[in-house]
Amino acid sequence: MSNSQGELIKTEIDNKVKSKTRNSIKKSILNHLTQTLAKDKFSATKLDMYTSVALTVREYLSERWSKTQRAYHDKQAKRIYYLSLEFLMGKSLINSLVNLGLYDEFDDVVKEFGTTLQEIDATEFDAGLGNGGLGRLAACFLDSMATMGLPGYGYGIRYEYGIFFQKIVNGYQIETPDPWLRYGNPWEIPRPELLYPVKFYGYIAESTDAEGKHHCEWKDASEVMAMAHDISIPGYKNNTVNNLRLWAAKSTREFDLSYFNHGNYEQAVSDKVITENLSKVLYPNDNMRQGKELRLKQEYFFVSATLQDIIRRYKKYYAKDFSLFPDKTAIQLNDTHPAVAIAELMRLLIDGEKLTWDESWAITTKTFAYTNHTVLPEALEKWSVELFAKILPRHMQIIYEINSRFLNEVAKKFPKNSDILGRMSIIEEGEDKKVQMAHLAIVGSHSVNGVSALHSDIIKDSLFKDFYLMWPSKFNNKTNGITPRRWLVACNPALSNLITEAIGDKWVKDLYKLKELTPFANDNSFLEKWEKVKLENKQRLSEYILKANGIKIDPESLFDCQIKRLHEYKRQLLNILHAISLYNILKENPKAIQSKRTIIFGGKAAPGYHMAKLIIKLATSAANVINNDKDIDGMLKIVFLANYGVSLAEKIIPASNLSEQISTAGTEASGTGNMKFALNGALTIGTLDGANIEILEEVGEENIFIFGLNSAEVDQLRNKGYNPADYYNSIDSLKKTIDMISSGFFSPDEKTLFEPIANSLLYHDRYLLFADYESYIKTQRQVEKEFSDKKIWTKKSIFNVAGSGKFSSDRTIAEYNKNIWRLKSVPIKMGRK
Ligand code: MIF
Repeated sequence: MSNSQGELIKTEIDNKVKSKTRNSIKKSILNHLTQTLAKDKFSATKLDMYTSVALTVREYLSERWSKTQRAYHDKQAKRIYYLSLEFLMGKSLINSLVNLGLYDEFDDVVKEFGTTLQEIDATEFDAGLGNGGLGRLAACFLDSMATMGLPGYGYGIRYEYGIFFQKIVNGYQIETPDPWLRYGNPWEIPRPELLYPVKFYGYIAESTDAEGKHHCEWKDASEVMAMAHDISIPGYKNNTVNNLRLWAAKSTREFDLSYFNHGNYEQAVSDKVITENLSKVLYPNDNMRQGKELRLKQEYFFVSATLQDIIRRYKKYYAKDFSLFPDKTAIQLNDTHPAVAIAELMRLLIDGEKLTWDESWAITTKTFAYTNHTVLPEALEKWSVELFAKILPRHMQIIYEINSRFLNEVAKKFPKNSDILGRMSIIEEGEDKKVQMAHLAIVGSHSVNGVSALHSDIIKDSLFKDFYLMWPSKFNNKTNGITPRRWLVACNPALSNLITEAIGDKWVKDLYKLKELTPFANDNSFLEKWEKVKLENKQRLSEYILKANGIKIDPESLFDCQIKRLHEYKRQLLNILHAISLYNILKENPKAIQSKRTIIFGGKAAPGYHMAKLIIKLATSAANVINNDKDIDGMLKIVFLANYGVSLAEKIIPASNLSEQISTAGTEASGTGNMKFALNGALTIGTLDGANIEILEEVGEENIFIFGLNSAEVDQLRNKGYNPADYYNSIDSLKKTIDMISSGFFSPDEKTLFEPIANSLLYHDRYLLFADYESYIKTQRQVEKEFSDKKIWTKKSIFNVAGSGKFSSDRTIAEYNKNIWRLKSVPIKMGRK
């Protein structure tokens, strides 16, 4: 048989399989419409269509899920448990189809029903169970673990309300609840039989038995049940389907019965509601601790249920022999939010399994690894000892014991240094003593990592310097990454197809392959296709903006995007200062710049963060004035898009030309939005902060716009004594801009509205906006100049994509696995049952 005959036969078989698949997809969707939902094609709504399609996808997932779990079981594989209070999953339908390799088949079938996948997708709610980068990173990691065939499990909370919906009313942010479960969630499987009790409050009764052994019993505690809900995590075209287990709070059965016995039905019902409030809502703060009792209870609730579940799974194989526990179990702590797990595992091993302290401690420290995500002091978790001891009395005892043994070690290692004990203690002394969760996490883990090269250096050189000197080999870097499946294949199909036409499709699983795009930057017809894809994405976003904000923008203009949580350190304000100063330039001469510009903002502010909310109001107010000023001839438009989240990011990023990554050097641990933009062909304007530095290394300095002070210069300036007023007094355009803000130019009805912003800059400027202002403005003029030469810009866009290989979360996860978890990947074969 000749080669081409072979090919023909293969194609024919492929087509038969595909048509069989299409038939069974169609049958199943119909079945769900008519049987599960009791509808027909006349009465079916969009939501019914979505639900039926999702339930059909779920059948494919479930089959693979069972196979995967069975394979892990049969191999007694080592597992990695990723504990996170946040998983920012976004929507599941399109992503599942892409990963299952069934997108085209479903697309065809759905059209036969008179709709499209895009239309159905619009019905899905985002699973917004996170705030920002930290939660989205967890979601990308799950995708990579599954794609790499690693036995990875996510564990978190099934919040009934995720991150709030943001509306912009009269220029202000208004928060409304996110009822993402209102129409049910076809992606989750509730497991009412999987229930664990979790205790709070009460006291510890200590006793010594006849053999002289010491025992602790947690008495009079109130109990909440944790009920599991499972969500499938499909790998990319490899049949692996991993599990994300989210816990919901339920009141106990005894509780339910007690109202019969005591007759106080109303009280019992209201107590039940209070108990179940535990998993009601996600705290909407990013990079900011709040110190609320309910939050500490959430942290312990999910940690305790998770560890009970992990131990149950381990004991199925090894019964009471815990010696293999660290060989079979790796636990990664996503920030300190789940750090109480260290004390909880000690408690379960000592009080529950009757192991000795030393045995338990050896197991604990070999099992846990901790990722730090921030150096901002206001984000580092500290719990008052009083509150901690009230809620978790046994854990407080255990932490004191861990601390006392640890400080003995410190004293031995640094005998002549008495200050160091105070600095390193897990307990911060003072009037209101605090448990410093990062210290607990470091002491109880065998690995501590930062999330970019710079951030990991800062951890070693300053934030955790003493700990680094004590245990240098514990500390390591794992530069963040993003999944190319969601952040290119699914969100930018046109660019994804163009890349595949040029270099084949291996890049989806091996992102370094994108380097092969480099020579195509010299191919004019390729450049044209690249430009066309970007322009069409921009047209689509322009239509969205017109619908959402009523603002008409020019798709040919430079799309300049800053989309991320609102935080002073991220310096959205610096971007606004630039917009205003550009407006002033254009007011004098609309022809003064070389490229028309559209500045796009998106981002939520924590509901209690007043300055961040005022910055949103300033952005929308400046937009109002500037967008409606005929003098500037439409050369500048500003758009603030409401309710930024995963789904909106998927619309904006493929359409952007310029990615704003302008945090004060040394403040943004990594950033991951920066990577998503580069992967979709936007050029970065940024500081030497977080992963920007590594993007610069990968794409080359000609293909990125770097400005401002580096982190060493920031430190120097701060140490020397920084005076923002000096800059205000010496830079005319800055002075004019600040004066316009403070004098009410953008708030004519409320002249003093933005005074607090101007004053905080003039008198404090904690994030050194004034120091970086000139350099930023100058660099923006350079951006316009380069954007005006389409061909050069497009080449640079290609070089950015070609240089994005390092930023796949597959690479990140491979590093975690090689250095920290050490799991074997488990291939999943489908075949016969
Ligand atoms: C960091 O601020 C961000 O720089 C990092 C943080 O990229 C991300 C993931 O590592 O984690 N509370 C936080 S920490 N929110 C984030 O986005």
